[in-house]
Amino acid sequence: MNSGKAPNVRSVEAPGRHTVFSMCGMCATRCPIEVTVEDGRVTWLQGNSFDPAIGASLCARGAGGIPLEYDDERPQTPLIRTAARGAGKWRRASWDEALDYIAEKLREVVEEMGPRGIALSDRGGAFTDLTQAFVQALGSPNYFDHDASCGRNAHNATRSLYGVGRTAVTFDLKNARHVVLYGRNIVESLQVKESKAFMAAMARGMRCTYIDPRASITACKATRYWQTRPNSDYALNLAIIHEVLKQEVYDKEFVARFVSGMDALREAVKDTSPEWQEEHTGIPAAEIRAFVTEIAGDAPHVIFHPGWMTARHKQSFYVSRTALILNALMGSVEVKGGIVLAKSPEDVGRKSLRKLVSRMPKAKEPRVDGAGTTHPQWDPASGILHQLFAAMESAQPYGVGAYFTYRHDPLTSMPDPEATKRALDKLKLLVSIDVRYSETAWFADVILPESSYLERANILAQNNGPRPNFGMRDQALAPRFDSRPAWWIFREILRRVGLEEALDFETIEELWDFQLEGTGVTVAQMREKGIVSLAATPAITPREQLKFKTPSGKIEIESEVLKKAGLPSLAPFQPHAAPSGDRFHLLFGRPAVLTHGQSLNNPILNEIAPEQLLWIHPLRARPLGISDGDEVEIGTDGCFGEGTGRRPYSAYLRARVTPWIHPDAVFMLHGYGATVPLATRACGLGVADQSLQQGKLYEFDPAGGGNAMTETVVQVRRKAQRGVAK
Ligand SMILES: Nc1nc2c(c(=O)[nH]1)N[C@H]1C(S)=C(S)[C@@H](COP(=O)(O)OP(=O)(O)OC[C@H]3O[C@@H](n4cnc5c(=O)[nH]c(N)nc54)[C@H](O)[C@@H]3O)O[C@H]1N2
Ligand SMILES: Nc1nc2c(c(=O)[nH]1)N[C@H]1C(S)=C(S)[C@@H](COP(=O)(O)OP(=O)(O)OC[C@H]3O[C@@H](n4cnc5c(=O)[nH]c(N)nc54)[C@H](O)[C@@H]3O)O[C@H]1N2
Ligand code: SF4
Ligand SMILES: [Mo]
Repeated sequence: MNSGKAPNVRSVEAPGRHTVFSMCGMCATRCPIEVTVEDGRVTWLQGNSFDPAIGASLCARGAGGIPLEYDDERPQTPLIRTAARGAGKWRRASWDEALDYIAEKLREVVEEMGPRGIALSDRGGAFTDLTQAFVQALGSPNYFDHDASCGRNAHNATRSLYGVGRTAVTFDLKNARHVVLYGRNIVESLQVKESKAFMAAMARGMRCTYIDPRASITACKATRYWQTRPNSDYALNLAIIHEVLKQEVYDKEFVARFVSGMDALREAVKDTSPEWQEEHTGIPAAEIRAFVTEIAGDAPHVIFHPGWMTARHKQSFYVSRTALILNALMGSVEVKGGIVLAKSPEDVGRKSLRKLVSRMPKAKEPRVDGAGTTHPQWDPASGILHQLFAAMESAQPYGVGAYFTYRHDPLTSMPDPEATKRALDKLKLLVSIDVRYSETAWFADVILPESSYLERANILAQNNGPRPNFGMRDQALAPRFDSRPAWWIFREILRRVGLEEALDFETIEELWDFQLEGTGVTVAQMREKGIVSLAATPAITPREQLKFKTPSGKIEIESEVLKKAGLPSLAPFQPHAAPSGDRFHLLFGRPAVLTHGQSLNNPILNEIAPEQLLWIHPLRARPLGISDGDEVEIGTDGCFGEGTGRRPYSAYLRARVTPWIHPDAVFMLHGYGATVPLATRACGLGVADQSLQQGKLYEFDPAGGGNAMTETVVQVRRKAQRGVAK
């Protein structure tokens, strides 16, 4: 089948200098930007100054968009694998050839397994209407996002209490008096607007309590830092709630009106006193009492941040849940300086974008991961990704034979890539749609190069929030290589399997017109500033109209959905034994200048990326003979010989001996240890934390669904001296 001309080779190469309003693509925050183009080349990137919250600011990664654009180390044509998966042998293919190949394989999978045997995962967020529509048009229920290894525990916890997802909870830092952050490293693991708001609030005197076994840069900015034991925040929260109830400093009026299940709460915390938590968290009881007095004085302008990554263990759902309960107790929900629930265009008297998914019926089959059915506590909108891999391996509850990863690199972002590969290797078809050679692309059957974010347009984004808006990513440059935008790629695949109606738009403008119909906003208006705000000021629902989207309309401390799933609404805290000797909990995080595993090959970001060091406490380093700067070996539990039945894996990096990491844990940066030889700057640089997280692909928080990555135990030893036997 002939796919015709690429849609994005158009007259963007106008001579002279002009500005295009668009959206950053260097991380999934997708900040609004202004792109300066001179004679067809991008010469400057900055934040969209029509958006006062961002102003002209970009982060270092955002500025890295220019070197990404002019980097040749990215896929330049479609590629089809010619040898074993992962062997790195490819042939160049035309778009027609690659798309026909995919269509043929899809037909085979549908014949054998039905349409439900096709799955896709992507990077969640503002553009998922397109990918969801693609999966739905194919007749499959199996759309997934990346979130099982990101914020899913916080997401499902938010749904169970407030009846909305985690992104519907926003934080009014501008007016807050006190923010409490559980490992939410807001100035390094950053979003430009939020970091700016945080720094401005700190400068005007906001208090910040930062809780993390490791002192991140946010800890350095905070007014209080608690170095807790890893995975112990739930105990801390149970004790804080105990004290809040005991001191009777909660907002009785708010609770009486808007909260159900207080008896269950009292029961759950009756014995969790500040003294009780001491042995679990290491924080003195007196400090908890002082904190409660202080926070009660700051209420209701306080924010207990329910976390994003928070900690990733089997009770992290309850960490988020209790943080959200604390907001309810402080009466800080839907108030200035507290939590503000996101508003849809309808909430402010406007209309939402029309959805592509509304163009076709939903698949009737149940999801393969059981989200919303056998696991009613998991949001069925995007499921729990590791259970897709479990199904690939076991063909239970049914088989999956074709898998698209779009703007998603599960071999970097899911724990234990060897286990993930075992599942992927069962597939008949694995397609990666990316702008660079990711680990997953390298293992795929077909790589389809998407045009970079500066070379393409996306579907319009609807950003619900205190001030909902529509946002546009517009094309600024002609593509440098034989690449295509996602909407075109998905349309062409559907055309080839005879399902074109779902996405039958000839141009992106036609698609945008469909989305904008009835909203009163035009494409020309969108192009003028890149964003169109739908409300003049942030909307806070007046108390008399406030109603939560839960079955009871209240914040539900006791949740029927959890009960149905056989899970307690508030489980007893489960302590972890402290690892000793050469064993440690492995913690991880990200630096301000890299996005996950995708930035290390960027020519400029690679230059400024910090060296990946292993943080280790002096009290634990000394008996192991490890000094600051020493090279150390870090390996999976049992890899030094005692054998735990796991495949031994170890790697080397230098130690940073510092008291700013809890003695029970070691810490390292994520995003290193890439293996694709064509990404020459990143390949072989540092160690992949996901490879150390062996056995964690299928170990997860049963309530939230997120992978239990911070329960990983590793072993550490000083690297043997040359010539000295280990
Ligand atoms: N061990 C460990 N695992 C983790 C984490 C950790 O810290 N440690 N962090 C977790 C978190 S918070 C998250 S969100 C996930 C992130 O996991 P992912 O979403 O998989 O990671 P990203 O690097 O954001 O992006 C995935 C892919 O999108 C590609 N991409 C970038 N821009 C474009 C584009 O314009 N078009 C297309 N088609 N592709 C593009 C990138 O090149 C990359 O290969 O990982 C999680 N997993
Ligand atoms: N520069 C940059 N910014 C980013 C991203 C990026 O890749 N680069 N990614 C974005 C994405 S997708 C996300 S999800 C966010 C993630 O943002 P955050 O949720 O802030 O996540 P991390 O960077 O993983 O920071 C994790 C911190 O949690 C701590 N921690 C580990 N275990 C525990 C524990 O048991 N309790 C507590 N309280 N803390 C613990 C770690 O020591 C570490 O300092 O960042 C976003 N912003
Ligand atoms: S936070 Fe930085 S990298 Fe992410 S979208 Fe904004 S400017 Fe781009
Ligand atoms: Mo994330």
